Amino acid sequence: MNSRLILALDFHKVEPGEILSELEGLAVGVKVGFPLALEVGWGGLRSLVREFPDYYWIADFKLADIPDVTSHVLSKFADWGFDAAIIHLFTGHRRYEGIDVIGVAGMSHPESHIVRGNFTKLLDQAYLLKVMGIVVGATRQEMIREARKRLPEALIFSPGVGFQGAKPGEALKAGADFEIVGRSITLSEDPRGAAEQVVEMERESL
Ligand code: NUP
Repeated sequence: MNSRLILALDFHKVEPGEILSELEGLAVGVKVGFPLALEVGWGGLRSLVREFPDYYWIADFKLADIPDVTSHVLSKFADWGFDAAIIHLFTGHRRYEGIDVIGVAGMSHPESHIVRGNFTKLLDQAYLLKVMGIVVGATRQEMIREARKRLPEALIFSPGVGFQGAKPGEALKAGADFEIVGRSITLSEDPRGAAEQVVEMERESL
């Protein structure tokens, strides 16, 4: 599809189903977490995943439990049609079946100094646990460059574009594979127009 945009569908003005129809062909994936789950329920999430199977679906509940619980949750998400799930790397969780696992290595918000202070350790952990991808905030481009160097094989997913301050394309330029963008698209009256602008800026940056 030649797009590096993953939509974070948390808060929205237009109905989720409508946004997902409008963004087909523009966003490659959709990331959902507690805000949408609390709004539409687990059943509602499953229906959306089923209704829009062409997106790469990421369950972002930043799992951080004991291995038996995390494995159970991951396999449920896989059954529901999710392609990937985000976990915390500090748990050391290493059992994944049927789903891509993305570990949190760096976060986008300024208060995340404990995560930031352990960035190198978390990258080593991501390497050891052989996760498919890592999250590194788009607001921290030097961290993306470092992650790209240390983990050439992992896919880097970068949130923090738009509302949190990074410009579309900046994280890609620093070495990220995908940018996760939420409110600057989902709170727009014209989500498709907003997404088109993001994709255009991303393409120009590469
Ligand atoms: O470090 C992170 N920062 C972040 O914003 C890790 C995340 N998973 N996210 C998620 O990305 C956050 O939960 C939200 O769903 C999305 C960013 O949304 P927005 O700031 O573009 O609205």
